[in-house]
Amino acid sequence: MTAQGYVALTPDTLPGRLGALSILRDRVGAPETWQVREVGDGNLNLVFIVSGDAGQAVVKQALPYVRLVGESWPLPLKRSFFEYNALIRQEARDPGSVPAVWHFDEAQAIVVMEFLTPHVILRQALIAGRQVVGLGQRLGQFCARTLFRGSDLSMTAAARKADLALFAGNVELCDITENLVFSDPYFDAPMNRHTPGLEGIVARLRADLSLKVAAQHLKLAFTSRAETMLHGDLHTGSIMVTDTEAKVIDPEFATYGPIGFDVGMLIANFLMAHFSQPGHEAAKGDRAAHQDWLLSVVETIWQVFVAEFSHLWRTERRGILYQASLYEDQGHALAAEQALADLLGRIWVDMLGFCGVEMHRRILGLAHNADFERIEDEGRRAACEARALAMGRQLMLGAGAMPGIGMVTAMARRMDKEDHL
Ligand code: SR1
Ligand code: MG
Repeated sequence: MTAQGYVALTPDTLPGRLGALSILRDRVGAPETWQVREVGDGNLNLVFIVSGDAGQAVVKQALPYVRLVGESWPLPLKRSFFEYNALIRQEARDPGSVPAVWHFDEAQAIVVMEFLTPHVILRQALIAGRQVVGLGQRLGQFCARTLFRGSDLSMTAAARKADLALFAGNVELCDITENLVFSDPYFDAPMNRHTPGLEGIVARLRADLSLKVAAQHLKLAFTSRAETMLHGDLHTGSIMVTDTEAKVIDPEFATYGPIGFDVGMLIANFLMAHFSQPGHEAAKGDRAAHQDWLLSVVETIWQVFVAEFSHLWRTERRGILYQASLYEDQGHALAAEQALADLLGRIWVDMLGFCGVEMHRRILGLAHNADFERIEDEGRRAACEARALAMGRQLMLGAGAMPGIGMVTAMARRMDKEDHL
């Protein structure tokens, strides 16, 4: 037990400890009927599914350390507070995009949520070769709505500054991102690991001085450009899907940062899913059609993000930035369109850079993706990962010269046929 009385839940203790919560009694049933399973497979937390005679719920509890590593890496419980605060803001900014939050206990670092069923983690679906109708559309909308509505383009100055201060407290989770994403991949950091066979390309990347500079420019953007409330960890393991629906989960890394960050991370994970497919073909058959679909999702995410962000710009731009009083009200609507185009151009370049670092860190750092990890044959896995590493470098160094998302997907198609080992 900590000084504040925190105690980690177990399947055996959960009914006794949470059985008095009226929301759980209403939604799940009498505690005597509850069955509890711990199903957390992420890097940080406990996740319980509670089933009773009236329904089901998810109980997520932060541990005081990094689950992936163990008690040697302490991590504050307050990440649960940031997750809760991010979830309620995401629900307000893009209704229906996240699971309904039913209860929050700050001292115990517990969030009680709607159990999404028959949803599965998107990453597992992509590895299995499953497709989700409307996925790119939904994710592009989620990014545009949450990123626009969490910024000075939309919020009142007072509310936005209060949120900037609130999420500035998420120091330790930002520290994870700052080290694991932007620095560790580019030197032989203690927790790094990579697939045997990648040594040559890893050495070349770590000797690439322009790449190291680009990574630190991106880190500077992440640490200093507090443009909007980010999800902060928007990968395909943070999305749950059915064949026709997607919900975003796990925003405990939420912080204020550059608008392009979430979109870049998300697209990186679809590109990695694309590059991993040849590794799954031996066991699961031809994946060419699945690869085409994955790249179509990449294109749709970006196109819908641009369309929805532009729509919000034209209809909801009520914050302190680029005020209508300065443009439309002066008869200068065209200048507002020019400002929008300029801003989207900057977000595009940022997005590509963040996409590149995410592709590097998931192959070279501590936290890897199951898309590649599930490829049993190490030689095959290394060949897939090498292509993703090479593409990550191109995105980080060539972002300024990339004219559009079609060029990104064309590059992914071409590199998938090349040998980068
Ligand atoms: C030590 S935490 C490693 C990674 O897991 C989380 O999901 C984040 O992606 C983080 O970078
Ligand atoms: Mg997570």
